[in-house]
Amino acid sequence: MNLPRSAEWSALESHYQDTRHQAMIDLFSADPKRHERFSLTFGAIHLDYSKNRITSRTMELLMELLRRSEIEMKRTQMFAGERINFTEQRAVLHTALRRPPGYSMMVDGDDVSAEVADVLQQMKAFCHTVISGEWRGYTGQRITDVVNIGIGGSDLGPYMVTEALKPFAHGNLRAHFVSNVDGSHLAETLKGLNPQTTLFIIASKTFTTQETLANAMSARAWFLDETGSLAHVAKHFVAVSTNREKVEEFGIDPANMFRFWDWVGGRYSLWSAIGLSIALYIGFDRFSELLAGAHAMDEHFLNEPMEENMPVILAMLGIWYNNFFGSHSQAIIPYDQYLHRFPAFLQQLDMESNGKRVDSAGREADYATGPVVWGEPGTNSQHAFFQLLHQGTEIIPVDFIVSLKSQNPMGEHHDMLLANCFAQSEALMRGKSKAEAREELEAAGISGDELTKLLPHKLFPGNRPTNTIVLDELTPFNLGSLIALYEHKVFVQGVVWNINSFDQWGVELGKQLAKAILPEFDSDKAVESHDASTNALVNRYRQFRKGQQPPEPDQLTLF
Ligand code: G6Q
Repeated sequence: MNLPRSAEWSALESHYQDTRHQAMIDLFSADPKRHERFSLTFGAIHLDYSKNRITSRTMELLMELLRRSEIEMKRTQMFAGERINFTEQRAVLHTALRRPPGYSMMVDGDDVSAEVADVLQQMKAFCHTVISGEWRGYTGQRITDVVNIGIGGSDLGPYMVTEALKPFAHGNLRAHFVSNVDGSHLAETLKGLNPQTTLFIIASKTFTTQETLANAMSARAWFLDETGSLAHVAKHFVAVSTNREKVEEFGIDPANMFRFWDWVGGRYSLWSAIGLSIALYIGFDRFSELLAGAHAMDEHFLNEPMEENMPVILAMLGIWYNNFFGSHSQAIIPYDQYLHRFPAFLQQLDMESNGKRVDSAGREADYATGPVVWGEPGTNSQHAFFQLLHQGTEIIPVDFIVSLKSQNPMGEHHDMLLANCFAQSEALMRGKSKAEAREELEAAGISGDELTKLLPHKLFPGNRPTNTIVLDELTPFNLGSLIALYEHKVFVQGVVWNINSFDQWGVELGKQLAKAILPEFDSDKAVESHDASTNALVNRYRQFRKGQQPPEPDQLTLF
């Protein structure tokens, strides 16, 4: 299908032209049932999508476009383990990792459910021995700190979840995450740690990732510095990987390796053994609740009609703004400090999955695909970039995420947090009219020329769309559902845009070029193999490494 040529797309374009000046505030006045019509509750998650620039007709037309994309068939294919990641010839079965026992999970005609169960069992036993203190370090002390060394999908998910579920930690272990190849990340983390009581998890699907291996080698060197014996490595280093050979080569006992499979994509891997740091931090039972919450959302996504399907609704609203309003940015604002890494996690999930410009037939897409996803927790973000959301030239749809129950009730804090969250979606929708702004200025004693000059700056255009996702409480189960909600949203959008949401070739070129540059820093002669800018940057650092001063500005050729 070529989307923009379809009748369904054209119908949406005309509908956009017909409705683009409609004000949400008028739609609310005209329809007392608007909130009921455009909201949905699934378990402990309530989605209010009534503050969107939609009518029932908009949703009908969006669902028609979705049907045209053969979503139902594609969804079945994903859950059935077909190789829908067609550029890598891989199945996409992260949903299998969270299915309760008793389901069969077929990959290439093999039922992998027993393997999945085995690894979960291995994780459970390991968590028990470490948390209980049965597992001892090389001097007989119990483990107090776990350091996950991984990057991208092997870091963002586990880090986000351990931060989000801090209130559910059993308290026997601290969790740390080292991802950046910048030595400062590892150095700062190791500063407070004792090698006798530290356990490193080397989390890498491929076990060939440059940054992770560099951090793992340096962590091992730090450990050996203290202990002086390779024999002790086994008690302090475990691995999560699909690559047994490389794990052994690194010196980790294969008995301390937790495996997973190529049908689990990096950014979808927190449900696999990549979640070991989570399971150690909150305990295996809580980790199982996280999986159960995600499974519940899988079932919802699989079984509910499209019109009442939460991931589908979020996906199609995103398409409405991205492809018809030309809003190519999506803000994620959790009003929950525990979710402070959630926007960063979603950034990878969404942008690495749908940041593609070629469709499944290899044609360049002539429509927008994945938006820029970004955000920070509220209320902090109100004092930072909300100015642009309210009065900037771009319309940026926002997802607010908030929990009814505070994990730390303290005076009026939670009331203030929620009041701010609800007020923001109201303000973005209502805006402030000229008459309202004038009245306010006059009430403040401003009139005449001064009022005329100030007035335009005081207006809020409003009519800016938001979703509000309200959780009863941020529990492991509900967090699992929330993550799966966004995973499926991203999947649905990828289906409509007819792209492969499960590869990431776009990260390769930079890696290749970095490999070429690295040895050039040792070159005796000036490097000339790149463009003038890259040569100059490489040579500037080369000179610095040789102990020479970087060139003075007058030594540079200025154009
Ligand atoms: C995610 C990507 C990527 C990956 C990292 C780490 O979908 O594939 O972020 O997770 O590059 O890869 P390894 O786990 O193989 O080290």
